[in-house]
Amino acid sequence: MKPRILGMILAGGQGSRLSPLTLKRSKPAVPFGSKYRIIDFAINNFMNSGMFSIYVLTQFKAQSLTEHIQRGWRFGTFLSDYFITLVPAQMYRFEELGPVWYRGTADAVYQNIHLIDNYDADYVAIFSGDHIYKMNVEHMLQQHIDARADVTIAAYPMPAAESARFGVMNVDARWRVTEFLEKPDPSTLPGNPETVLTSMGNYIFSRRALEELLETSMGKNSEQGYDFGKDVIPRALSDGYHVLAYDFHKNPIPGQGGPNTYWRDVGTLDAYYDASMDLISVSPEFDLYNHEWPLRTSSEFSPPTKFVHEAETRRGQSFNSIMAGGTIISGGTVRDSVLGRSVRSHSYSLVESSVIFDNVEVGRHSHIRNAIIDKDVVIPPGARIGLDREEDEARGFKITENGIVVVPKSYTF
Ligand code: ADQ
Ligand code: ADP
Repeated sequence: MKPRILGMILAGGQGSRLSPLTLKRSKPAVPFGSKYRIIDFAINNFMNSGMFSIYVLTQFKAQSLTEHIQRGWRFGTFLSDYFITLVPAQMYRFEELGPVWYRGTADAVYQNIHLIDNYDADYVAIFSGDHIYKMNVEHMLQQHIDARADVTIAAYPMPAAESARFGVMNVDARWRVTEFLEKPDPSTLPGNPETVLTSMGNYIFSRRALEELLETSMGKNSEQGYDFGKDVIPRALSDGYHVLAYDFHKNPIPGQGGPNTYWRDVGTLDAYYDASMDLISVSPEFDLYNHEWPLRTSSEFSPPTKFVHEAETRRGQSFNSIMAGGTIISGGTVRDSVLGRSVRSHSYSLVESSVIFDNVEVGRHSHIRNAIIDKDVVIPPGARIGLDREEDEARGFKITENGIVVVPKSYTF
């Protein structure tokens, strides 16, 4: 019999370093790559791995994420094992735990343990909804099953200097985890290593081990610990569970040659911008066009994108860019940019090296460079963004370390 694997996506993260893009939405709901939201990549990983039973655990500023999933990701009307269901923090165990929201990643699962029971899962894949990557989860599951592991942690090598942002592990020759440190200061790492193996925050648990570990971490009479990285994984090691690391670089993606090396946290605005610019390079590191690994997203209706080349201005054109439906480039020029749905670019305007979200109007003669413009912004005629630092600062725009100007959602000039 095929093992029953249940997918859970942790999507409650705040993503405060991405502000202002996360002022009104959680990090997994942040738009990326013209028509996607960050969470879509995690969902596609499950679906492309043949997993169609998926819970999405939400908490922080979840409205936008909720609407994205509800509107766009519906399937499985008749088959009970085919679902994507949102699970907001709802104090399901109020009588036992009192009035608490999800107190951490492991608590989000603990408070919903009945869902694992109801599904009668053999394995539970608990993945982060915060990252951009492709991952064949079936391959990781097979290793987990073959090794009879209790927990498998997806692992990615990183420069040791980054260790304070990740869980860091040591493994033996068979990739069994021997030590796990959550976000250690790089100066405390023994042996001064150059690279470390970090946790991607993606775990496969055998059901019994998961239930036991959550109970020992959060049940009655336990020392309370609510996070996978900080509490549950170290506990699994100290309690003698079989904790295995999974080498992400060995993860095979159909239709993609070479090792799987792309995994981006896009935790900062600069990282977000760089990942966006990669998409429009001639040979992007992250390929949206691999038919064997389709990247689906909300199937929102939009009319086709249209280019209106005005004879007078000789413009109405776009180079090295991607854009979603409903956009009209009417007498303006767009180059090296990522545009969302329903963007309007008017005559003589110029958009360069920028990321523009849905429903932005680019006024006549305006000029935008090195910017991220969130949804629902009307850029007035003649405005300049990203060309004069003082002007941008005077308007209160955030300017990143690399000089990218960020215009918040619904900003009015
Ligand atoms: P962090 O980067 O600190 O470390 P964390 O804030 O725990 O990640 O978020 C992990 C995932 O859980 C994210 O997808 C987030 O959206 C979600 N999340 C956070 N709080 C939640 C809550 N209360 N309810 C539901 N979902 C929630 C973790 C690990 C490290 C690992 C990094 C990899 O602890 O060991 O290296 O992820 O990025
Ligand atoms: P996104 O910008 O992520 O696409 P939407 O514009 O689709 O989000 O908004 C999603 C939901 O969040 C809507 O129901 C909307 O009412 C709510 N919302 C968005 N911005 C605000 C806000 N400034 N105040 C209150 N609710 C908001």
